[in-house]
Amino acid sequence: MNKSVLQTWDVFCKIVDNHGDIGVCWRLCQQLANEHALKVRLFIDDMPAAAHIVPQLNLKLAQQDIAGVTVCAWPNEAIMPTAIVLETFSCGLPLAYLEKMVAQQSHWINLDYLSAEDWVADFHGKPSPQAQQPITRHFFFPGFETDTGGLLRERDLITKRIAYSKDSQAQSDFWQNVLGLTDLRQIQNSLKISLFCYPQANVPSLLAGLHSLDQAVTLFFPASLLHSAADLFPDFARGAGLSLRKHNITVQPIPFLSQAYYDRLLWSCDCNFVRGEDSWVRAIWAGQAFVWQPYIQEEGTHLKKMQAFLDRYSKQASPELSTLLTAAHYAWSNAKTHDSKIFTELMQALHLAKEHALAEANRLAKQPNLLSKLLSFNEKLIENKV
Ligand code: TRH
Repeated sequence: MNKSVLQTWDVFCKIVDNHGDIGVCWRLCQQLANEHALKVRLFIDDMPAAAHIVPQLNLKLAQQDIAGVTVCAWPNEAIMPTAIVLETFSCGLPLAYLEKMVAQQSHWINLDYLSAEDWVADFHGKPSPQAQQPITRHFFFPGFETDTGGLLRERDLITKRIAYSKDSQAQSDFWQNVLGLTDLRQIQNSLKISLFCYPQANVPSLLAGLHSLDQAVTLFFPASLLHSAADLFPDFARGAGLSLRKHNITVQPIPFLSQAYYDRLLWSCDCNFVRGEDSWVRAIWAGQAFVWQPYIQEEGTHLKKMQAFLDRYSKQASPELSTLLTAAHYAWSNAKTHDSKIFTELMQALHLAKEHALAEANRLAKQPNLLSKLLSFNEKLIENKV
């Protein structure tokens, strides 16, 4: 295949629910286009849902160029595939399209979900010959170790985060101009927590744990499709503006932010509650303390995923911190427990959790990022070396 043919990629994204599928695809496509100067077509099955993450989308257009990426509605007519096709999260490919891939021998990679489980390294990069068609699909698994596909990270992400942490003007701009908050003193003097979770999260225990602190707390609650502030904080009184208050806690509802501004929120808070896949990875890169709520799966599979992550993440932590982080994660994911003490203890040990988070972010950032691994995997595929 000539080189120019290899400069174009088709990426397929089906939005199952929530924002994670499109969140990952949008990040990845922008990186392909802007960091590697590749031509990228991103096919999306649900444009209105995608617009939460890509607000520039014009829902009336079937194809449009945004941020260097050609965004297209899921194809229902014959289109010619590119030489490299990236299916994401086993979303499937349109049959007519697949038949053309077979005819022109396109390379087919499926980007899977992130997991810290041991089996990932065994499955990463493996071929899956198709029974119905003479074509091979290859599995690409993100992960935390060097023998996996790595983690999504833009080239300049860590540099940007460090610059932001030293730039008090940029921080004030974020609070005032992006979030529209005027009382900077109140924010600066309080423990700042961001909250992005599923409805099953143990919010009552967290709130009880925070009430026991001898400190003002501001909880930033980004609007999501899943629940409203009134559901989560039923016995809070109205405070200034849109805020809600109870004892030492102020809940500050904030709009759903752009991905770039959401990063700033994670960088700015002392502790981030995150979920699913993409916000989890962004919390890792933020280098701040965090608690992750995995996407809920049948038969407690998500808890196995959580344990696998905690085992890896806590390897370099002291036994005390490791126990604390593990207990806080389990308490957060299980609303049936009434363990508020663990959240009080976590907040009291935040300096240690942050120190550890930063060390882990630095350690992981030394590994090649997911996209550079994907590109070298693809090169090997083309040279028949996989
Ligand atoms: O929305 P999610 O729950 O997505 C989930 C998971 O990815 C899960 O693994 C998958 O199976 C399921 O979708 C279908 O959580 P996640 O992965 O963190 O995605 C949220 C995205 O939204 C992420 O890209 C960050 C972004 N975001 C913003 O851009 N602004 C915001 O204000 C917030 C809160 C999130």
